Amino acid sequence: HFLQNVIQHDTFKEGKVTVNFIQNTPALFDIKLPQDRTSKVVNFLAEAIVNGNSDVKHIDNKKVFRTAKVPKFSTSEAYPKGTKDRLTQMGPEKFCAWLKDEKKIHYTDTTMRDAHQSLLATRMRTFDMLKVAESFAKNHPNTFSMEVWGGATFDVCLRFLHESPWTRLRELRKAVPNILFQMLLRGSNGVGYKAYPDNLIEKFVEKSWENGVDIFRIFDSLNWVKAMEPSISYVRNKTGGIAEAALSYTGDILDVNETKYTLKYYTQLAKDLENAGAHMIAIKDMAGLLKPYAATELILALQDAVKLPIHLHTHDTSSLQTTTYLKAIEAGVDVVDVALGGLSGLTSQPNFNSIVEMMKNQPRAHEFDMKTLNEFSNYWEDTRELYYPFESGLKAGTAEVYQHEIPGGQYSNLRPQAIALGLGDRFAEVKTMYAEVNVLFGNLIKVTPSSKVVGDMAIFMVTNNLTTQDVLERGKDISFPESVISFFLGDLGQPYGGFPKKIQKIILKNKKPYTNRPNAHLEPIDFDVEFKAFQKKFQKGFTRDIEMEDFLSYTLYPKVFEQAHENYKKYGNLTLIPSKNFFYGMKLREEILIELEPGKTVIIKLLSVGIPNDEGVRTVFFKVNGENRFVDILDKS
Ligand code: 3PY
Ligand code: ZN
Repeated sequence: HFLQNVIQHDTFKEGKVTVNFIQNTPALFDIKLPQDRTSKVVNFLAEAIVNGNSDVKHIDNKKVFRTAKVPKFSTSEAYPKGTKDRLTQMGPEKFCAWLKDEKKIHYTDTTMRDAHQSLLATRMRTFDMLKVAESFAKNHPNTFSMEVWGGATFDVCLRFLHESPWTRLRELRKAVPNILFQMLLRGSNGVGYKAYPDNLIEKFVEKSWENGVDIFRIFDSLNWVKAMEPSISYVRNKTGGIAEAALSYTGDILDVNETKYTLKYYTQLAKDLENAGAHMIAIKDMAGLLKPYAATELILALQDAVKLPIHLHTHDTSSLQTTTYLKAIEAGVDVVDVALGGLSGLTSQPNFNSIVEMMKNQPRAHEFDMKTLNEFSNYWEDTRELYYPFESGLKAGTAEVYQHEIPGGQYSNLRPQAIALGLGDRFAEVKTMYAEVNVLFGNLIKVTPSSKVVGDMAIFMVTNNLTTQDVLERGKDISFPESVISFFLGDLGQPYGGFPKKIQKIILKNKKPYTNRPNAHLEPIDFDVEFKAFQKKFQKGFTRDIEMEDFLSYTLYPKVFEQAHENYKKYGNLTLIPSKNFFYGMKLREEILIELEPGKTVIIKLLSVGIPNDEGVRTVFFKVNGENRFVDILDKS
């Protein structure tokens, strides 16, 4: 290893070695023996035992976890055919024509994406998904699709869970080869919070399809068709998947005072998306504002306006959205988004299990075996307990959502965010301010990332005790949050009806806004050159080949990727560790079994944790497959 260090040192490679090279280069003695997978896992556990998981802010030592039971299935039996097989056989156009003709109502299960994004701060780990994935695919192959990827999951996977989102997708795909997979794509913002070069989004779409995504739900945070067009065309031209373009719903079409987001606005938008090449239309009701009677009007009008199947998405923040689904189903909507009971309701989607029951014996019923469907709900209810530090604390539905219009995923995050900023008892003010900022900014479509701009401004104003009037009168002397300035420059695109000029001037001061697509300002990525440089930089210390998918993660989230990469080198594949131990370490004498690969398991028992020595280091003793092992960990407390 010493020789390796010499040979790989730049001075040596450049032939500039002098007699003092060894003496002056202490890094040559920095010898790190390669570690096997078991040692890496043991090191991670030792660290979690001594210092905890830095993502877990409070631990309830009395918490008792129930074992989540996986509903029965046969590993040896073939997968029953599902919608994925149908898409492969028919191609997107014929598939959508088939769907449009279907009398039965179809269901998308959002449990593995939006449900936990909206209830548990997106923290659901691949480990818990993979445990039930094959069983679900074999028990409920008549599910229309499963939303498993995109939105905030990409970032959170890398940043907090130390997982590769690509590996998650691939593993899930292997376990579920028969049901369509769906992702949420923020149009030109990909799975991030800002615009990216077009050719990056193109490559991202291509790779997402190759790794397992079938339906791309494409939206723009301002409903700007121009920003969705490129993604729609990438799906059409680079994949065999379905381009589902979304109209993000806000306001209330039945309100006689509504002059901006009217029924006509939405039907025109749907026509524009159909003309842009969409295979399906989604109504993305991210805040859960689509009321039942409005759903009837909207679905009927959209069916008149476009020929495409219509897919309805909502969040049950008001607790009213099952009724909205009932009306939408009566009006002829083709697919609705639901979450398995244990992860449904409130800021998540309506309850899959209960809606199937509601439709029983009705003309549009779609039969599911309720015994096992309920077992899946129970699996998630029990598994959810493991994620208790990430619960938002919201307890009941709220009709206030019609005033503040905060999207479900953002609403459940905003309270913990307010608490972290010392505004815990001012959450009511934050909500009211959110609504005021929306008016000040010209009544926007609010969904990631435009919703973040409104949220950032609301928190900024409450923190600094600013009123709308203060901003209008004294704004030229105030430095506004970065996201707000960037929004008024045009970095998220152009809002419907344009920016309100007065506030734009106050916020931008002397900066000049632009009106074309933000992506048009960005240099395309030179994949040949940049991917090679990336491989060179990151391949060392990595136990598998660095791939284009890793490069895409890096390009979307450079710092987060670097950190995740360091973590991977140190601890290996963390998705193997059960969630209880990933988040809370191990209890004394606890014994766990970890499957490193099919057929290769390791049994780890925690024997003792030593008291800190003079340097604060504790020795953690384990029995690993019957042999004693110890790891020294610096206690950071
Ligand atoms: C996301 O962009 O992550 C969303 O879920 C928006 O609703
Ligand atoms: Zn959603």
